[in-house]
Amino acid sequence: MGRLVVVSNRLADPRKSAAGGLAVALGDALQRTGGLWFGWSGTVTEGGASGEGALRTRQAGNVTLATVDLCREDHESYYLGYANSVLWPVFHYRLDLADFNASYIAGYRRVNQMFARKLMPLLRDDDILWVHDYHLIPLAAELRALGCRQRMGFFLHIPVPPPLIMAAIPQHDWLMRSFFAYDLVGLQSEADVSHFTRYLGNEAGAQELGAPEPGGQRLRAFGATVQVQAFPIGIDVDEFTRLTHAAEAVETCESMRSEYSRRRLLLGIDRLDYSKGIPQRVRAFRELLQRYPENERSATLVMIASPSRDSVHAYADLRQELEGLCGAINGDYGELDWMPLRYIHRTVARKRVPGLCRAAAVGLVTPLRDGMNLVAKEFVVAQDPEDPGVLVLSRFAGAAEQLKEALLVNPYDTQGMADSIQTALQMPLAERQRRHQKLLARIREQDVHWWRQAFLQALEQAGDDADRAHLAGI
Ligand code: ADQ
Repeated sequence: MGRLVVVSNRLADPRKSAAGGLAVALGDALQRTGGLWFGWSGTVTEGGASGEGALRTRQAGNVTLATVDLCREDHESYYLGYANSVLWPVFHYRLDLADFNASYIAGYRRVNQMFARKLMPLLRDDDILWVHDYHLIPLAAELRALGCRQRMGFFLHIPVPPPLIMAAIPQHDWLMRSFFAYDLVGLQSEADVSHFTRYLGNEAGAQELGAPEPGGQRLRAFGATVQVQAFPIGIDVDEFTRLTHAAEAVETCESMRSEYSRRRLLLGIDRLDYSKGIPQRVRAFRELLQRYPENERSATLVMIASPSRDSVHAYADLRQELEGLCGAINGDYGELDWMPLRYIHRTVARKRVPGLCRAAAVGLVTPLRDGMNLVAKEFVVAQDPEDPGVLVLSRFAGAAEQLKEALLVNPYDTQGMADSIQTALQMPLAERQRRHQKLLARIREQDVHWWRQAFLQALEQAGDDADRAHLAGI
């Protein structure tokens, strides 16, 4: 295999494990062959020309990190605008939150074109490119237009919506056509593959050329062929297990257990995002206290929501709604010696996350829609197998396709979710152990290294040069 080139909106130093599982896994792959990681530097410059940004490269071991700055206008239209106010809400089925401001698309295209221009001279003939996520869907088409013939794969970390929701995006045809400049498109779940395939069948008359692998499909449309396949992303189980037994996590677990020794701890850890179903979770918890009063003075929900995309309107509204709901539940149910809910708007240190998970009797992962949701997998890995906590998981998280032994819930159904939380709180030890064992085995089998290898292997086998030669016209 040639050199690996990873392109993602943001990048991390692959040598720093604080970067988290995904960065480490990609860093591993890059270090193996020596490679290049390209993306936005995270810097927004004032007064620069739109569609232009300074390119900087630095070396991290045998990996070159190449980053480009964005000017304020590009950041607003590409990142805050098209990526996070159009694609993110629509792909999470939230047409009500989408802002189809006509100026955003120009910024999205401009930045993808600029990335292609800056990246092109850094490429070698036998490189393999792996592009990540919704910020960069048209990158391959822009690179092909500049003459790039290298093998290119794309992985979408967020869900694909059903065809009619996708069709609400004014540029849906152009956007979906852009996927055909890749040789391989990886999605999180089989539901996503089915939505993708159905859209192309309905809207572009795509021909299905057969499945190269279970859960995959080769599609022909727009004069090109693309392979689409589900690669459910995993976590680095060994690394997370090590973190679970390291001093910081053990100390966190012990201090939580002693603080809540007379209580049952329920835990939610998320980015503060409307896709994560956080208000719905609070409503279900309130319903639990109402329907099952034996939980009063006992069940305590700790929710840690890290700040995210503060400058997008929908996020500020969510924060306000959540603060109202949390205040009301504590006001209505709290006692001098017990507050039912602790909500913290902060990122906790990664080293403490497994300790929090291990101390909890119930993990609440209840997104309205999620590509995968790695917190669900982290919660399971952090548990004590002798006395594991129970995972309550939304059926709308991509992870639900793999984690069938969790208690699957519909986050829109407040009563049903309250009943499931009660079931979790009362689940006998033997059943908790049985479910945990099965969940852990599946998470271990399809960990982040499996994911990376499966994707790269499929990419090496996908497409051929003859087909790729057509792509410049897309
Ligand atoms: P996210 O929506 O950001 O990513 P998710 O899968 O929920 O991701 O993982 C978030 C990560 O951040 C986890 O490792 C978690 O431990 C950590 N984290 C979350 N809140 C935290 C907090 N308050 N403090 C500390 N750490 C916190 C997107 C998609 C997902 C998909 C991932 C990976 O939306 O569906 O699973 O990419 O593909």
